[in-house]
Amino acid sequence: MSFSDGIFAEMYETVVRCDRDGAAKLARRALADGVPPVRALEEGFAPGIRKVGDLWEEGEYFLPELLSAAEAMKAAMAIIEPALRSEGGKAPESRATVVIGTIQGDIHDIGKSLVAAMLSATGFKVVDLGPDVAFHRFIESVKEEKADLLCMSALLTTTMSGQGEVVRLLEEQGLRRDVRVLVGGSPVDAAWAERIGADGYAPNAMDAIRAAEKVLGLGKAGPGGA
Ligand code: B1M
Repeated sequence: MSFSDGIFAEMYETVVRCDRDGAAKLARRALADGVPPVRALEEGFAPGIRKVGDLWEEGEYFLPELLSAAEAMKAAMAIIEPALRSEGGKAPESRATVVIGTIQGDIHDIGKSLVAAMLSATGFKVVDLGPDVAFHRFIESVKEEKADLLCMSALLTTTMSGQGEVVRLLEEQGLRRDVRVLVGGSPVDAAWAERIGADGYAPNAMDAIRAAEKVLGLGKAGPGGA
């Protein structure tokens, strides 16, 4: 590798220090140095924002810091995401159509966007509905897009139940057999996925690709298909 692991520590630090410009600068440097985009996000910047969450929980940081750190993380993502997506050139086009979003009442979208970018980079057609997606909007989009896979993110224990509600609505509308469902987000686990009748769960973006391939019965492709 042409880069040192020290760059991941620097990425972590810029987010913890809520340094938006520093994060953007480092993201550019990482790409120029050949750091794999997914590693920059998952091993550099994401641990920083998780640390900020811990500091917030411990009462050391307050909401303004949480927001500024999220801005720093997003500044880095804005630079790295296009590079991540462009790696999809190696993957076959549109292996399947995926609708993805963060569940109603939940505005956390960093992890969901990372999963969306990775899916796109590995050749899936991705329809990203964004954060705070109403239950019925997921259903409409699955119908409109004739989606093969629905991915739902939830970061709050108070919003994760919405994932179950969407699965219930899919069943009610006779759509459940036509679309596979994966769930993710920090409070979510495999037992939860099973409990709400989803087809699976993924703890991170790389595993989301593997889980998507598994539930859709597809072969591996692209940068995440290891
Ligand atoms: Co909030 N927040 N937040 N927050 N926030 C958490 C989630 C929290 C754990 C912090 C804490 O207490 N330590 C806590 C939730 C507690 C709980 O429910 N048990 C919390 C809270 C309480 C809140 C508010 C209620 C705070 C308040 O207002 N009092 C509020 C809620 C607002 C709302 O949604 N209605 C709130 C607000 C915010 C900000 C706006 C400031 C900001 C979000 C900015 C944004 O996303 N645009 C924010 C942030 C940044 C966080 C933390 C610090 C970081 C989240 C993140 O981006 N992680 C978070 C603490 C933490 O997670 N440790 C926290 C990095 C990201 C790469 O990881 O999102 O986990 P993650 O995604 C991973 C995997 O989970 C997985 O892959 C991703 C990539 O590896 N994955 C999927 C995610 N979605 C998937 C979907 C899939 C598959 C995998 O589909 C198949």
